[in-house]
Amino acid sequence: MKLYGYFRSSTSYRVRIALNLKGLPCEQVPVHLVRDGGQHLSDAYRAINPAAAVPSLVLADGTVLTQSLAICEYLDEICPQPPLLPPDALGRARVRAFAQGIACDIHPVDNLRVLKYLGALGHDEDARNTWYRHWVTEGFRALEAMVAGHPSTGRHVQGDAPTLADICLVPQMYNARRFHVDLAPYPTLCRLDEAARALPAFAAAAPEVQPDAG
Ligand SMILES: N[C@@H](CCC(=O)N[C@@H](CS)C(=O)NCC(=O)O)C(=O)O
Repeated sequence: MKLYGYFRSSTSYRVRIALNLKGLPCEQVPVHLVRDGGQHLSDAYRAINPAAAVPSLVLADGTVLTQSLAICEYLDEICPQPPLLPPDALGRARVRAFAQGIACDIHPVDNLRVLKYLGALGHDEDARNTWYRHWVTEGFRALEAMVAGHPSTGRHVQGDAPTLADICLVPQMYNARRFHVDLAPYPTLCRLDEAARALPAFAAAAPEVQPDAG
């Protein structure tokens, strides 16, 4: 398998964590989102992923998978241990709700293309950073309320084993720190992020230890 990704991309980071949790070997193919005007925008990369976004996972037979959550669920289906989703329907609904709180409510409005378009409309870097922090803050407020004091919250978002929820949380927290979001109002998210990052599968997926970091 080949993972087309970028060290700082939170969606690539999600898939790296899932691959590591499953112990699946994968060649990494860096796609620099800034260099050369954005390598993901090239015709060559669009031929792999017409959405011009990372990650893309290319299987041994050449099949291309896109969308980080779909890729994570595919990996979970072909390699069920350790599971990325809990065994019960309510647990799965809670984990998916948490993951989508990041993947659907925060990430799309803070994506690089959105920030670039705000720039094209005349908003300076300060305004773009304010936008970024606003949507993270809105999303994190809801997620903190979801996990703080909830009986299903354990060492990780759902119990004591990492799930798709933690796979989404850690990269989003990384990005929030990059953009200097004040994380003090989210003590449970901070605790869960720290617990997940202590696991070898998460540590090995961190942006700073990727071959294309820099
Ligand atoms: N929903 C997609 C989003 C993929 C995506 O947009 N990735 C970002 C990096 S985190 C990207 O490639 N952005 C390029 C751009 O916005 O131009 C997923 O989860 O895979």
